[in-house]
Amino acid sequence: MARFEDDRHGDAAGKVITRTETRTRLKRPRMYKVLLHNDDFTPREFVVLVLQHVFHMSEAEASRLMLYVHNHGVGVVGIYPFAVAETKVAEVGAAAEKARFPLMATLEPESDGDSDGDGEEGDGGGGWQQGGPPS
Ligand code: TYC
Repeated sequence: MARFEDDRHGDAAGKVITRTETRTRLKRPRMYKVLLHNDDFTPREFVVLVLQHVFHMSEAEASRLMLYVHNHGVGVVGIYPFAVAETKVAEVGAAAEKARFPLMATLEPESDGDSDGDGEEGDGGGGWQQGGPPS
């Protein structure tokens, strides 16, 4: 009759050896831009209040961004990990819905072209954040 012999001794005998590998993470987690969109109905003051509350901006910062979006149609409010960006978009949507205004924020993956991590893609082209607060 066939028999299987375990001929190992010591630690190896009948035991599962596990090994944990740790690797250094070289890539930053993917980040997401929160975009604010213009519309013809939401009052300017309401937009400023939402930016102050949801994005913790000063009144001056919020007014400046509100005007940028009013003039250009869309602007980047901030860049966050996915869960944070998603929450901010939802908070803007909830505030707008409650006040019955069409104010809208969306999120968009940050481009891989942002090699220097400053939230710009490197063409130097005039987003509102140029010269603005570090992101
Ligand atoms: N365009 C709006 C107005 O003239 C103001 C506004 C600014 C609305 C920014 C939305 O994201 C926005 N009342």
